[in-house]
Amino acid sequence: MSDHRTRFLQLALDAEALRFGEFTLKSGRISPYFFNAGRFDTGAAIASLAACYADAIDAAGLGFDLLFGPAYKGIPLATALACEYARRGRDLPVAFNRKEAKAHGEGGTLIGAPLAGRRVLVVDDVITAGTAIREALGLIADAGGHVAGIVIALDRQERLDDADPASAAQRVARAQGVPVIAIAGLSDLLAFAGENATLAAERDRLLAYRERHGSAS
Ligand code: OMP
Repeated sequence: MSDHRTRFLQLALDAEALRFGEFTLKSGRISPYFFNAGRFDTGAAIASLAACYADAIDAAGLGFDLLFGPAYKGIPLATALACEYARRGRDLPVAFNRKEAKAHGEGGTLIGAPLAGRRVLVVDDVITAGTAIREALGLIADAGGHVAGIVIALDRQERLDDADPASAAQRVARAQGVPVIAIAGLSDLLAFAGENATLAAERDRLLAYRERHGSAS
């Protein structure tokens, strides 16, 4: 498993952003694990997370020239990632949206660098139903930006229903015609759990869950 995947999963465990137990998902499914990016809640944790995003993006070899963070969770993620790229010598423009349009002041829903003519990389935490991402893609297109790709932290790699074996991330990629990059997926979490004796019981539950709800790849 590549280094950024292991680093990210260890970081997520340490920050308790990745927890094991019994969780009811938005879909109604009962999951043996839950990923909550909001738990990366210190400067050091967010900076380390941003480095994992940057490594995953660089490994994918994607071309882009602006970072966009959808409200709310994407905002600190895109900002931290822009800081990480600046640290690496690449000063990228960054933008995000607000959820309610402002009628006064600068107005509108977009904040930050102009999107027109830019190849935009959307930075978010997870894709479940893909609702938040689809909304962001509409905003970017309206502002004249071209979506180059989407990067998320964890791909749960679940099919949404039995009629289509594709995961939510794969569906978004297919519908939008853009790559969806994840730092790690459920398959990486399984491999990681296989190398950690303390996660042996969790691994069995994760395997059973993947058997029942996993996507085609
Ligand atoms: P979208 O539906 O794609 O906007 O995904 C965001 C939702 O995923 C939020 O409502 C979260 O509660 C939820 N979520 C996670 O954040 N982490 C998980 O591991 C699983 C879920 C989920 O409910 O599926």
